[in-house]
Amino acid sequence: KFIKSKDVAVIGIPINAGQPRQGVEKGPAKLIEFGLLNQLEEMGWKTHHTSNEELVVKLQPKHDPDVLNLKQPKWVSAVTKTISEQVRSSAIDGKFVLTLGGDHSLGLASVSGVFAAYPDACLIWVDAHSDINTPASSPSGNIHGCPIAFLTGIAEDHPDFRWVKPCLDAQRLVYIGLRDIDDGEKKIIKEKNIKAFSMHHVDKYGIGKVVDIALDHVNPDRNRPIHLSFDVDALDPSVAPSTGTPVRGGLTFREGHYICEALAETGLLVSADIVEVNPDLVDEMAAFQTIQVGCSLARCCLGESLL
Ligand code: B3U
Ligand code: MN
Ligand code: MN
Repeated sequence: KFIKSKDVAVIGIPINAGQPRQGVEKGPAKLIEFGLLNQLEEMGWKTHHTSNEELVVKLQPKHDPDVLNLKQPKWVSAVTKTISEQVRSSAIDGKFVLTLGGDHSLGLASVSGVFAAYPDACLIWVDAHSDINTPASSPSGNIHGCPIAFLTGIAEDHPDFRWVKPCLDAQRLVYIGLRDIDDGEKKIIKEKNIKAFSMHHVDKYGIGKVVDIALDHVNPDRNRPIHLSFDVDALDPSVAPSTGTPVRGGLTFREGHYICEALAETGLLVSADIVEVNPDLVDEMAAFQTIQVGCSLARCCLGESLL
């Protein structure tokens, strides 16, 4: 057991600079406004909340041109570097760390911080996308498509991201929910022999088996701390419509929740990200539905449905 008391650091990372759509920076505040902290308190957790709203605004540089194909690198770098320290110190404190996004470039902050505290951790990345583009392979230049390339050390040298330690061994990473992967990313996943469960595998084996096999791969002795990074676009757009890059054919409501429940059940989950909730997309009903799902995934990570 790595989490000894029911203390959870809820860290908002209201960043949109890793992708082009406005609104995703409002995700964390909306999840809180919906009552996430009260819900966790009702489950017996003591919550320690940091919104980081002023910090993210303050860290925006006046001039942030593309560098080596990546867009807004200085802002993304400053925010994720600063907040990775918050994540690290909360994790070292023995708190569960729940980060709320914000776009998935924040994986640079959460994974760097968690792995600094727990070098033996493993990472379960639930996403429609594999977010493993290098600066050179990225077709968009959007940094939310690149965090895994920096964290595994396979990205080309980039002046703004030299602070990111290659803390993640490719064999300690597993994907679930993939269905929109760039050709360059496919090549990297094959070359590095990264375990990946696409939606095809979820259909073929069922989510129960997929999570079991995923854990057998990254955590065979069930003794490593686990970080879950959950991009809500892994869910089907009918379940989580308000997200920047929805892709049809995603996880059902139950499949998404099952992943969180099964990881909570291991007793090894030390931290989780809920990212890419964009309340400004589609319409108000869609935003409400997506925020509600985000909160319920977070509660399941903290053990809500365990008996
Ligand atoms: N792989 C593409 C698209 C993408 C990645 N992550 C999201 N979209 N959400 C890219 O831009 O790297
Ligand atoms: Mn993602
Ligand atoms: Mn995604």
